[in-house]
Amino acid sequence: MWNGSTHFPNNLAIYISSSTRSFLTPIKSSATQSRTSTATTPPKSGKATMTRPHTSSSESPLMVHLLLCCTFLLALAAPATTAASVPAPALTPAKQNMTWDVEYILWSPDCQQRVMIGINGKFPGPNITARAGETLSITVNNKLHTEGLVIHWHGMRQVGTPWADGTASISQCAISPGDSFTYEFVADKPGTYFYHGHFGMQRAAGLYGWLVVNATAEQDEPYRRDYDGGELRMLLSDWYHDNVYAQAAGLEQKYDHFQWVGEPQTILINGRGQYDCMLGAVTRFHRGIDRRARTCVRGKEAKLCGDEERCLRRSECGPYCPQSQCAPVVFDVEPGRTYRLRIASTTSLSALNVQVQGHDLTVVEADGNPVEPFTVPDIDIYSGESYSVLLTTNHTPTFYRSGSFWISVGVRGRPPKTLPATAILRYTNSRFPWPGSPPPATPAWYDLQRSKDFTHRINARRNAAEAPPPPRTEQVNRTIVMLNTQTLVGGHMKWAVNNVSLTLPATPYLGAYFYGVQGSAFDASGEAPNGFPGGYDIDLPPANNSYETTLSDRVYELPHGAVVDVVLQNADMRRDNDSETHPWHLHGHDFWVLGYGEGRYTSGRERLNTEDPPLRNTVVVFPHGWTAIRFVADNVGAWAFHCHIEPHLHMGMGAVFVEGAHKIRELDVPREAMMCGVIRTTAAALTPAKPGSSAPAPSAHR
Ligand SMILES: [Cu+2]
Repeated sequence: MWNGSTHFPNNLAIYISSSTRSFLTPIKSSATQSRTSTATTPPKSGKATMTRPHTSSSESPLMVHLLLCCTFLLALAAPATTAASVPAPALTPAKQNMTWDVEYILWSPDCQQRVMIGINGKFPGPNITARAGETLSITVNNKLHTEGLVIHWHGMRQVGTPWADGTASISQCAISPGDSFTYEFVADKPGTYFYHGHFGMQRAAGLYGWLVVNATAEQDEPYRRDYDGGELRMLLSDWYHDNVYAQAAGLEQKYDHFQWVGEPQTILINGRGQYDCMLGAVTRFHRGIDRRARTCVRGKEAKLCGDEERCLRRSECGPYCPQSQCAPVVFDVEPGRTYRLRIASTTSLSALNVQVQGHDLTVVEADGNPVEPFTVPDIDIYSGESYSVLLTTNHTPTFYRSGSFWISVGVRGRPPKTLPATAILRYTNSRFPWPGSPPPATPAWYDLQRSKDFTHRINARRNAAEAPPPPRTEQVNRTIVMLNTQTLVGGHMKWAVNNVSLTLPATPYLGAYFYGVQGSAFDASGEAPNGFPGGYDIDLPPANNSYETTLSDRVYELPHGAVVDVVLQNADMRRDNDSETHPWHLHGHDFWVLGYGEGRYTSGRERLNTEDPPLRNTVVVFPHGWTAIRFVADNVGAWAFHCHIEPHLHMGMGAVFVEGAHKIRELDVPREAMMCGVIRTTAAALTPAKPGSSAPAPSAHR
C-alpha cells in the first residue's frame, strides 16, 4: 500500500515501453470550449487538437535517443496552444439553441473499449459556455433505443422552470426512446457547473459534460482581475469497466447476491484516462527501458501489448497513438501568468485530490460562489462539487527542470485500488514536453483530518455582492435532521434518511402537484420523517438499534419562502464502527453551509457560522459527524436532495422537497414532460390545475 511518500513506489507504476516513448509528442487538449451562440465571442483557443506522433517502433538505444531528440525538437517547434482566454463580454444576453442526439457509442476513455452513453457521437458531451442571463434551449433526442433519459443541469437553480431540472420521477418523466424534449432555462449566475444524466445510473455511463457560465461585464466576478492567463478546465470522473446495468443489478439483488460496485478502474480527466497505467513512469528516461510494458501501443502496424488479452479491438488505441481517445490531457500555459483552473467532479463514487506539481492553488470559487481566497498545495473535491483555483506559472525552466509539470488526481477516503490520473501542465518555454520527475503523490487516502481542514477553510468571500449572508437563526421556520444509515430492507441493502429509504414513483412529483393527483401518484398521507428517534445510537449499526427501516416515496412540503435548516447526521453503517463521507447535493438552490461537527448534533448547542458561511450546492458530511445547512424555500417546484454518490442514490439515499406546493399550479408546466404514471393513464380526465387554462404547455416546449 502506498504510504503517502513523495514518490510513487515502483510497483504502482506500470512502465511504458521504449517504442511508446517515441510517441511522446503530447496531445494538446487544453481548455476546450465550444460556443454555439452567435452573440458571444469565441475563446482564443479552440477544441482539442492532436499532434501526429512518430510511427517508428524501433527499440535500439540509438534510435530511442534520436527519437527522443526528435520529440524534443518537435515539441519546441510546435506552436503551443495557449489556454483559452476569457472571452470578451457580450453586449446583450442571448439565447443558445442546441440539439443533442443521445446515443450509445463505442468509446475507449481509458484505452479499453466499452459501450458508453455519448452525445452527438462523442464523450464527454458538448461543452456549454454561456453568459449569465442567457437562455439555454437544448433539445435532447433520445436515441437510446431501450431506455428513458433525462439530463440535469447541476448548479442551475431553475427559478420558474422546475420542469427543466432533469430529474426523472421528480421534475419530469424520463424521455422515452425515440422521443425528444427541449430543456429551456436561464443560466442564472456565473460559475463552474456541469450537466449529467439523472435517471438510473446513466451518469456513470458517461452522460455528462461542462456547463460554464461567464459573468457579464456588469457582474464582474470578484477574482476576475486576479488572473491574466485565461482559463483551464478539468472535469473529473471515475470509470468502471462493468456497465451500469450490471452495477445496478448487483446493487438491487437480495443480500445473498448483493454486489457492491467496488472501486473504479480508472480516474478520468476531461474524459481521458489510462487504465492500469501511470504515465509518470515514462519520464524516467535516464533509467533505461522496461520491456515488460503492458500499455497498448500502436504504430504503423497494430502492435499487441505484452498482455495478449488487451488491444484486441480496433479502437483500443493506446495513449500515444494518433486519434487516441485516451491520450493524456496537456494544458499549455505561458510562463509568468496566473490562470483560472476550473475543476469539477462528476465521479460515481470517488472523492478526489488534485495537485499540480510545484504549484500552489488559490481557491476563489466553490459551486459558482465566490469564497474568501486561500492558498493550498492541493485540493479535495467530492462528487457534485466544483471549484475555481488560481495557479501562477512561476517556474523558470532550467537544464534540470523541464518546464513541464504533472497534475496528479488521486482517490481520497477509500483504500486506493485505482491508480491516480495524470495530466500535464506544460509551459510554452518548456525544455521538454514531459516532466522530468515522477508525478507527485496525492495525500494519504486515510488522512481524514487533512480533508476536514481543507473543507473547513472554505468561507464566503468578504464584502462580495454575490455572497449574501444567511437569514438569522431567529428566522428559521423549520429544522429537519437527517440521519444517514445503511441497512437491510426486506433483504435488500439500502441507504436511508431517518430510517426511510427513498423510492421514486412512476409519476413525477411536479406533475402530481400540477394536476392535483398527489394521492394516487405517491404516498401523500404524510410527510417524510422530520428527524429520528432520540434513542438512536449513531455509534452503533442500524441492526443494533431497534428501529425498522422502510421504503417510502413521501416528500417534505415546505411553505413558499420558509427558512429551512437541514442537519445531515452521519452514523454507523451496517458494518460496526464504520461510517463514510457523503457529498449531499440540493437541486434548485444554493445553501449556506453553517458548520460541521463530530458525533451527534445537539440542537442549540453547536457553534454555527452565520457570519460568513459559504454558499454551495453540494456539501459533505464526514464519517460519524454532522453538517448543518440553511436555505430559503423560495423556488416553487419539487427538488431532489441526495447523496451524489451514484450507487448510494440508487440505493435510496435521498429526499424530495416540494416548495410552495399550492403555487405549482400557477406554473406553465409542459404537458409532455408529465405524461407518465397516473397522469398518463388518467390524462383524458385531467384538466390542468392552473385556473382558467386548459393548455398548460407553453409553445416553447411543444
Ligand atoms: Cu453517499
